[in-house]
Amino acid sequence: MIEKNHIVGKEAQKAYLIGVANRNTPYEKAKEYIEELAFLAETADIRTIRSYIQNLDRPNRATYIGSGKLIEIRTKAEEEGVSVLIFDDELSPMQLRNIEKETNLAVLDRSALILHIFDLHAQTAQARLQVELAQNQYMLPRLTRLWTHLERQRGGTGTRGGAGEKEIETDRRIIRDRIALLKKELEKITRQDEERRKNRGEFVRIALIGYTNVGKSTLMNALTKSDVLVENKLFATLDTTVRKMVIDFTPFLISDTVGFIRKLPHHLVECFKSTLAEAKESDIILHVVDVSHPQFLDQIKVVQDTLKDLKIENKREIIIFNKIDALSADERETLETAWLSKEDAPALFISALKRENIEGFRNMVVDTVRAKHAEKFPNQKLELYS
Ligand SMILES: Nc1nc2c(ncn2[C@@H]2O[C@H](COP(=O)(O)OP(=O)(O)OP(=O)(O)O)[C@@H](O)[C@H]2O)c(=O)[nH]1
Ligand SMILES: [Mg+2]
Repeated sequence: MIEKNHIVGKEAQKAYLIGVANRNTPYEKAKEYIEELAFLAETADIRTIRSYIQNLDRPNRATYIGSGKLIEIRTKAEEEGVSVLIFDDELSPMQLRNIEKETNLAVLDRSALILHIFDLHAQTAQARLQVELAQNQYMLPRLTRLWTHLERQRGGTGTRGGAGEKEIETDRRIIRDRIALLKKELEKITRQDEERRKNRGEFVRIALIGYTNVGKSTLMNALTKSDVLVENKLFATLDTTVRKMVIDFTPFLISDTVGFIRKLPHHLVECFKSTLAEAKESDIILHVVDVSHPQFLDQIKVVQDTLKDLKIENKREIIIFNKIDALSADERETLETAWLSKEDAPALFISALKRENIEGFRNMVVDTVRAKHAEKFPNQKLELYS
């Protein structure tokens, strides 16, 4: 529905990022969140010029931040040639409309930005359908000037410039029809996927799961020598890749899939359920963590909560602390001691990039698969695969 690069155009557009701090989200936290938002913007080729964090007990119902602040921002944006405002939260349709009206700027919220990145990165037919469905669902209650603004940016004729209620109603109908069609197409693909998974035979299945950009694809490559897209970008991987592997006569299937992030738009989670089906049906979850990230503990929690939301529960989970090459020897030791003494969950410390402890990782995988195999397929001997 929305063309690629509609936000970006030919040159990177300049943006301000906007967040709110309060008792639940102290200033330092809000700042970290804004940094992540800046990384998301960068991934979408949008240049962050500055960010605003306003102290507010709760976001303003009408305009998210105070309207005085909005006016200040509008003036500054004119001075600095900024054309986009990005809010670190999902705005209500009314807030979106009001902010647009007050500032005359393109307004994106966190969800719209993530949807845009998914749109830029979607490669397979399935991922495209899923993203388009999520975008349409997001758009439906928000059909306002924002979308006509984007329409103009992508080189539309401009005839819809002052879209009246009647045109918006027509657009709504078109979008509803499109949603129905996309759902039907996706169901077809989902059924085919299910069939394919059924015919996979009796293998233990491992899923690499984790926050976005932690190194899941790098690890998949280190293990399987496959060629999965690795990038220092958020959401580089949107499709699930499944590989069959045999290590030490031990066969298993391993999958790499889309990463998680805090406040993942719920439409997206819903639409990516079929992509995540592989993880849902897995026997073992390798939860990959980026220890070089200052908020890695928060990220672990986000991933665990998302797994719960997706009802991916009661799996054997092993935490893989990745990127240990980025820590000093001291930091590494402190982390290992602290984690291993506090948590009884099994964990392993590696560097997928520098191939540190990959041998240990492979051994752990083999042992875990063997134990699971004996439990799941008691009548099928692994030696068959020698
Ligand atoms: N220093 C360091 N960097 C790593 C390591 N593993 C991966 N990276 C880097 O981290 C970035 C992200 O790696 P990916 O493998 O694409 O991460 P991902 O988890 O698959 O990310 P998404 O698919 O976007 O969710 C890349 O720039 C990698 O080179 C590591 O062990 N050490
Ligand atoms: Mg990846």
